[in-house]
Amino acid sequence: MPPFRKGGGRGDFLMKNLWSIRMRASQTVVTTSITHGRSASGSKKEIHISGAEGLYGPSDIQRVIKKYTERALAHPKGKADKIVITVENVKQKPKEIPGLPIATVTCRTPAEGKKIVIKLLESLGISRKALEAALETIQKSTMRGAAIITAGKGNRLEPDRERGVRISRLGISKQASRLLSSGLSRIEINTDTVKEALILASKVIAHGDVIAELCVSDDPHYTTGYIASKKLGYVRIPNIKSRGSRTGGRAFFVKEGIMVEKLINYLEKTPVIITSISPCRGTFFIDEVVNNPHK
Ligand code: WAQ
Ligand code: MG
Repeated sequence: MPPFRKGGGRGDFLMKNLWSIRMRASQTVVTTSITHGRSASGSKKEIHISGAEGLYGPSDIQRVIKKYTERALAHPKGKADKIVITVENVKQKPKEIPGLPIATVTCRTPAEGKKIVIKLLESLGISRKALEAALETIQKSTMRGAAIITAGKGNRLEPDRERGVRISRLGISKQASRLLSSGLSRIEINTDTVKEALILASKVIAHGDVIAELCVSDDPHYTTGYIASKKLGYVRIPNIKSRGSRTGGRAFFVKEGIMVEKLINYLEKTPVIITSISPCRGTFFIDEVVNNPHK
């Protein structure tokens, strides 16, 4: 395959013939409630097990469907009984963006993690009220998407608060993916989880209305979370939650007074591809990160 050149001959086929592949896996649970101590009534509820999405070239479709199906069937959150995979050709030309720079902060316990989250968000100008609103939704851990929260007043903006906003139509060019993998390998974190999270955060933060993102995985075994922002890049926080905890979720902190429909349309619909990579750095103390902004 010819190498991709930015602004050049559009050598990367990803730019010409893009497919959006999305997966969501769920489990139906029957909740029984006893009414007046006698009759039991059952109601069905779908709980979110796993989801994945990306932009790919036509020759990747079969491999990605296999990968997503395997992920849905072997998820630590539980046994899926419904898997929906959507494969859709994207006509619009993707927007090209750079990946965020990556760093990790030292953090040994969830208590320390909370202090780090407070410190990082404070340095980004996000209010305590907004942080509390984010922690509340992450604590509940019932959404399959993300909450949109205003950075000052802490208002929730997304129309469907049960589901949240699901970021879609995002990907990485082959060349940028190779560079990212080698950068991540040097710091021994070259995994699909890190790569996918970095791609998602880079798309979210590339929008002018978004100041920062807070993410905690809902996978009980994955205890590293992150805060992403234009100012500080993608900052990984190990031990943000305790092992075995099913707590997880995402919150986007946005400026006050934005047009939320426009932002949601960008997050869900606009195809965005990472075509260049920023530095992958090692581990730092929180103060070193806060005192060395990129801009
Ligand atoms: N759009 C919006 N929200 C999403 C999306 C999406 N495409 N995917 C996941 N979420 C939300 C949803 O509420 C999940 O419950 C929550 O985020 C966590 O998703 O550097 O694995 O897929 O070591 O469990 C981050 C750290 C890993 C990576 C994140 O998230 C690193 C992770 P998960
Ligand atoms: Mg998960």
